[in-house]
Order: sequence, then C-alpha cells, then structure tokens
Amino acid sequence: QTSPPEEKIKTLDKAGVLHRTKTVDKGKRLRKKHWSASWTVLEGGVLTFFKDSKTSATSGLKQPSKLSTPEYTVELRGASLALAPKDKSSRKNVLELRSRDGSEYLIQHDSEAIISTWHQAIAQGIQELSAD
Ligand code: I3P
Repeated sequence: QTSPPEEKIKTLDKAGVLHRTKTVDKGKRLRKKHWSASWTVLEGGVLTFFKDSKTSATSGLKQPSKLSTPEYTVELRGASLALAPKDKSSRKNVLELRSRDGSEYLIQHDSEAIISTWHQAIAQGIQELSAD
C-alpha cells in the first residue's frame, strides 16, 4: 500500500508563538527593531506573523473568524533562511529570513529546540517550492 506524496497535501505545517522583528522592508533597512511575540503560522508555503501572540492561539483555533489580522505574510518561494550572524542581534537562537521581495525578518525563541524545529520546517517549505 502506497501513501500519497506528502508535498501534495496542503495542510498546516506548524504554528506557535515566536519573537520576530522586521529589519528590512523591500530593500530599505528599517531604523529600529521592534521585537514582539507573535502567533506564527506556516502553511502552504506562506509564513504568517499575526499581530499578537494570544488571541489567535486560544480563541482563534475554535473560532477562525476571530483570528487577528496578519501583520506580515511572507511568501516562501524564492526566500532564504539562515542562522542570523551575531552582529544582527544580541539575542540567542535567531534566524534570518529573506523574502524574494527583499524584505528581512529576524525570528527568535529562547528554546534552541523550538527554533530548530522552525528552522527545519521553514527550510523544508522553501525547498519544496523551489522544486516546482
Ligand atoms: C534596541 C532594542 C533591541 C535590540 C537593538 C537595540 O534598542 O534593545 O531589542 O536588538 O539592538 O538597538 P531600542 O529599544 O532603543 O530600539 P536585539 O534585541 O536584537 O539585540 P541593535 O541596535 O544591536 O540592533
């Protein structure tokens, strides 16, 4: 018995609360970093950062209509992801995501295990899209 190829199933890849900040907007470096905790969803080749960390995580799953509006949505097609160089932040476990439109985001969590699963999941999302 064979199971269907996993990449054809569009489903929720991952969701959770991460710290994130945007550092470059379409090629323009932003002056200040504004770190915030954000409900973050990886689904169908798109990474979505919601405005807050709580509303969506609790009521949002039961009542999707109550989901707060996304603050940033990042198309993973053509994006790249790496551990952020030390000079980008004093925080630990920071990932740097560059989107195809020239924007950059830092993504952080105090837990190395949690950031490592996000690293894998986002990298896999990017890889699957480049294979199309
Ligand atoms: C920034 C704030 C950021 C910090 C940034 C500071 O100060 O403390 O958290 O980034 O460091 O400039 P302010 O609140 O006055 O804007 P990290 O936490 O990522 O280190 P930076 O100047 O080295 O980017």
